[in-house]
Amino acid sequence: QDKGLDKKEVQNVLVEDARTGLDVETLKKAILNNLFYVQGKYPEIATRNDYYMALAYTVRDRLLQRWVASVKQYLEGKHRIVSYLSAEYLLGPHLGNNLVNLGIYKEAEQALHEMGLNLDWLIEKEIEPGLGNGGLGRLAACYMDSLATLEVPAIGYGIRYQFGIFEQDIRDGWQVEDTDNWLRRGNPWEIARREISYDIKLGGYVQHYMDRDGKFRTIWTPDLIVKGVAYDTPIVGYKVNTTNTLRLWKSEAPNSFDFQSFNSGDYSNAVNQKIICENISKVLYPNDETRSGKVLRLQQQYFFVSCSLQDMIGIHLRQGERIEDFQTTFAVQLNDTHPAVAIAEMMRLLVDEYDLEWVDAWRVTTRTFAYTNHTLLPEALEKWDMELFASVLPRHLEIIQEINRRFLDEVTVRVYGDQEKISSLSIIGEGPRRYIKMANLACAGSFAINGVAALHTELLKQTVLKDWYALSPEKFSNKTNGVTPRRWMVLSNPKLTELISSKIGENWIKHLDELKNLEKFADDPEFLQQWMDVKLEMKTQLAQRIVNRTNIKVDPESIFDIQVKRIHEYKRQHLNILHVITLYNRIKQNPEAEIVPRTFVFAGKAAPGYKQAKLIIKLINSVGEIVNKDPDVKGRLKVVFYPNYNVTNAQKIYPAADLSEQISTAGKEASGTGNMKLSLNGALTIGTLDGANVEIRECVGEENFFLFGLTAEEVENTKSDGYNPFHFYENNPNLKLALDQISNGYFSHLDDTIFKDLINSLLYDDQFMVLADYQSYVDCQDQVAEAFKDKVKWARMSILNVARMGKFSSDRSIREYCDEIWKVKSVPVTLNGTSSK
Ligand code: 8GP
Repeated sequence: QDKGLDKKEVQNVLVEDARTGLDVETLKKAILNNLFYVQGKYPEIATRNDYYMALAYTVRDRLLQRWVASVKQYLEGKHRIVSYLSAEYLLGPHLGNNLVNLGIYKEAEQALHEMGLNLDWLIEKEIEPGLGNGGLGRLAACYMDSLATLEVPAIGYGIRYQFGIFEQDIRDGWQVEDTDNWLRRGNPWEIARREISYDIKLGGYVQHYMDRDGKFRTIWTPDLIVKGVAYDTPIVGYKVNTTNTLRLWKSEAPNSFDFQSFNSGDYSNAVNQKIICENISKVLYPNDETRSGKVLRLQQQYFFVSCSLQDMIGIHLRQGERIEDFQTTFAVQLNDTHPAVAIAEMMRLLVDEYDLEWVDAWRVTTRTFAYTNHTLLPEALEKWDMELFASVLPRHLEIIQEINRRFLDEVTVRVYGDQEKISSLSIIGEGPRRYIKMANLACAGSFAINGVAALHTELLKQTVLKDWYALSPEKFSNKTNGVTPRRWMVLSNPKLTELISSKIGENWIKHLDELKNLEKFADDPEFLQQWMDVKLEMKTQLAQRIVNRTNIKVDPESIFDIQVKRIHEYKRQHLNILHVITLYNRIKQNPEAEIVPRTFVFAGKAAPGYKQAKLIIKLINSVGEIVNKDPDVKGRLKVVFYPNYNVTNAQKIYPAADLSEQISTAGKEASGTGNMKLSLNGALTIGTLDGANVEIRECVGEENFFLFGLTAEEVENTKSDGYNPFHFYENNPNLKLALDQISNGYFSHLDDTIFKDLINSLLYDDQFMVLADYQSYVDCQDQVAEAFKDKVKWARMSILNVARMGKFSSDRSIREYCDEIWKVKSVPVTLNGTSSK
């Protein structure tokens, strides 16, 4: 046909232009170009940050090209789009991850090298956006990566907090919080979309009237209007063109704002109003699995939900669709109950603003939303005092009451008037003060409800959501969590990635199941040696970081025994420290005792208001202070508290772990995802039958998993039989000794008051069964030590462990959500005629 035109060449010209080309030469030019035209610097005077920015913009240019192509393609066809609503996204640094996903990590490294620069040095310059507390926020980030990688059209909606999760410092063994000013050097990864903004009403009152046509109308007159402005971050999939949007809302004062006060000279009032508006997206609440019940928190939730829904409706209508068909354009996932007010807001928009009849609006709403629960802890279930709620969202209270009235009407017949069931299902709780139960609102307004691990989903059905399950069993399903192998292997553990790929190719990065092909190398002596070499190298690197950060010298040959996660009583960092004390006492009682050397690494933040958790941090550091310097120990035990646990630090810690501590009280950890990341990086797990541990053990084989402790059922039975922790204290001499030492000040310069609350809670209450599980844990740890003596056998277990972790990719989780809940398909994005790199 067109003989004169060499299509291939035309494509190459397009792809390889200076702004988008991926080869080393083009990258070099682009970096200098951005240094010059974006940073306004030349090499001789450029700072490290200037180079970081120049590289970041170079990468961003390449993302934008794919982003534009994705948006265009989504809008041209009719595709259902996933909308993930989450108050938290714990993204971690962008630069390295984007290089991995674009497939140009090596090229960028080479380009910088040829310019006399070092990529690691620039990567370390990035301040991570810590817009989440822990598990739930990190899961949202992994899911955004998988959605893009699976080429599924998706938007993540959330809040652009000006201050993310606080930075943790340790002073005199105590946690000290500092604000996280993550935007202080600018953020090259986001684009402010000033033109995309919505007005959000807050407070005020509601009036109803009948218009001339005899239709009931509602007017909500707020006492505050804030503006939400969109800030977009591109999320590129791994070696595909698909680049989805993470749209975070920043709150501002509306343009027209308080001109009157300003003109009349009331400058300070005008400024005050501006501050009030900006406060809404100012700071992330630093609570993990506890609710705060504060007005500002409700305002944050409503603010981002309303912006997001208005945005989605706009997208839907601009496609020429009818409002009644909203659910054909969007499937909206509620990441826990934080965005559950979306159900009431959707009803308000449809009924008050788009004039739909109530039943039609309810049909749209209940075909749009799906709800994921992330915790069974009662203190985490969100409840809003009704008066407080009314003061912020008066119209929404009316709507919720109407939803509840109609819902209970229907339910009463179905449960045949059973009052207990009716009050458990009611969205409104009665009592001295009435309150709104957000989980019930989420259940009533969603077509699907899921837990995040098999055990968790079962417990949901049996306990907190029991009556909901009886009412609508078809809504329930399990979606076991997963983690992205791109960030948590390829980026954070390049050595192990390379070793694995040298044996089984690179397919596993997108199809994690293929790791199973590693099994056949588990007895190959050369491979075993390489496996051990990589682990030792990672441990040596971490040892260096530890000494830099804490001044504690640790031995890379020792067992790296690692517990990194939020500090919480149910996660039982104090059980771990009781084991440390027990080993220490063995040495003190017999300095020649055989002890396999161990390095205990702890990291994690405690909610600033959570006293017991902060005390646990102090205890870890106090024990460390004594153990680390006692000459009898001869360096065989080291206790490290690595400060400021975040994504950046996690990436350095996971690859170095030998042993992964997953020791929560059975029935309390919904799933866990750190358990998956550590295991994928070759650590063996010591754990209870809790959360996803159950499934991990099933996959890796019980012979490769160190199991201990009560089961969830035993925990409940022990409690109902009248659990007496003091009995364990009295009858277990080693446990008694350890607890006595903590109380009488052995680890705290003879101060016998510091740890009193902690000890009392263990002796007389012990909700989390620390004392009941102590002996079983210590015995299990003895098996760990014994197993570690045979390094080759341990390495073999580690290989088998990794080979069998394929299930725990977030790609698998997202595929299940897509097929079973959202009913969405992938839409490959083409770029100049090609559909991937
Ligand atoms: C966490 C669960 O504790 C954890 O087991 C699970 O793996 C993770 O969610 C992801 O599903 N829950 C939370 O992070 C949580 O409830 N946080 C809210 C208070 C913010």
